Amino acid sequence: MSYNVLADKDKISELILKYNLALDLLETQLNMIIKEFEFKNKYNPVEHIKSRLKSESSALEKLEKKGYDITIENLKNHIHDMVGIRIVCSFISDVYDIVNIIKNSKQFKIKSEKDYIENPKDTGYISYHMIVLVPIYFNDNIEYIEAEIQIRTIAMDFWASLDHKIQYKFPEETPKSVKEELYDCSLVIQALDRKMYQLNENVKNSNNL
Ligand code: 0O2
Repeated sequence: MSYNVLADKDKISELILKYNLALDLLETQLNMIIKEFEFKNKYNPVEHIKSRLKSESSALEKLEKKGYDITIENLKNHIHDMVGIRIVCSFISDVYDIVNIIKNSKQFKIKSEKDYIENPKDTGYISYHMIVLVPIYFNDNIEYIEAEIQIRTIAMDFWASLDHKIQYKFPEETPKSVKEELYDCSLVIQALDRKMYQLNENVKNSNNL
């Protein structure tokens, strides 16, 4: 499926341009606040950052799955993660440090948040999600573009990416036994993250860092 199904080609090109502008701006702003954090704390909580514009097929499939007609208005109103940034951190405490610096920064308007670390999804998915509004200047106007920031540890990222790969192999419904195994793997990941966090805290305390 592609954007060719949408009637107004100019409008879709304009919208994609706006998403690209928002993605560039958000990436720059996030890098700035992370660098500032690193400078102040002499510590970088981030392992890596990944950004992407949602693919055409994925956006239109998501719209269909949600039960909406394929229109530009529905794309704008119901797909909140066209612009997506994933911040992968070392320890769970780093995830919340990043959440707090985003919340405390005047640069970001936060529309909503979901803490799937405190409340994992039934699938076993763990991560912290924020939808922010990115102000872009276009035709001399300020327009707010939604973007999703996913913040997670390397362990959570490992689970999510392999879960995605394994579930992708089942175009229809993933068998129950596979889902249960993936859920069990998530419990292992959660325990490992807690253990690594505790180990790091113990080392910091013993070194008085
Ligand atoms: P992709 O290809 O990763 O972008 P919303 O997006 O808020 O309208 P929803 O479903 O309420 O819809 O959002 P949710 O669950 O808060 O976040 C959706 C995104 O989280 C997904 O985007 C995935 O990136 C990730 N996610 C959620 N659940 C799972 C899961 O069980 N396994 C994995 N691997 N990732 C998950 P997309 O658009 O589905 O996919």
